[in-house]
Amino acid sequence: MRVGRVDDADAGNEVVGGGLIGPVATGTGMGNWNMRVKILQGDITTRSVDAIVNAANSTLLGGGGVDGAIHRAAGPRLLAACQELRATDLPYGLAPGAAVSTPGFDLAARWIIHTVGPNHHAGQTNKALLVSCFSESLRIADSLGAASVAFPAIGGGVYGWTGHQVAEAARTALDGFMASHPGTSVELVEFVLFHPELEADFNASLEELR
Ligand code: AR6
Repeated sequence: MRVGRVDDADAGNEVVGGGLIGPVATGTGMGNWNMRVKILQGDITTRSVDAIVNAANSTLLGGGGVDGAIHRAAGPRLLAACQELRATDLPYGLAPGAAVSTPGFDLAARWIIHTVGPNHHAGQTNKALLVSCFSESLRIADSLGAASVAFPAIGGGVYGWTGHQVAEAARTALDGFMASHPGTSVELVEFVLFHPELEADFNASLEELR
């Protein structure tokens, strides 16, 4: 696994702590050793990756934060697709920790993987559900054959988890995913952080994988 921090995402320069790091032989002997992890600052809706992950709510019918930004950027066909999911497979909505995919519509990304973080503010404090958001999204990315997937800081906004908690959940999920999906199609995982202060948390947690 390679962990990088990218100041200019499209320049492809990976910088950690002021230094450039190349491929790093890491892991426990299991998992996809070629998977790269990047930590970026910016707007996830602009990422040219195969799949972006949406921090949705259980209704799947849109909201604020990154969910609202994704719906605006993907266009009205996204809401129609979500309404179709609600009318068919998900009549009761999507449970916290679960994930489901739709096309990306007007986005550069081919797919959107929607997941629902536990609402810490509302008393949903089970960290395993937050880990599950990342794990299930990775599992769906793999089942779609996606090579690249971008995550926001799921649960780190309106739902009230700290940056450290979100980053640790992401790390736990990545660890488990690499061990359980050694031949995965997923080669690149990006964490696209809207707020620069989250970068330190993600750098610290993901560095531990090296
Ligand atoms: N790109 C990347 N990250 C973003 C963007 C963006 N365009 N916009 C916001 N963020 P939140 P949650 C960051 O609240 O905590 C919605 O209303 C944001 O700064 O979007 O899981 C849903 O419908 C924060 O760091 O998601 C739900 O009701 C992170 O994304 C509820 O919010 C997550 O913040 C879900 O709350």
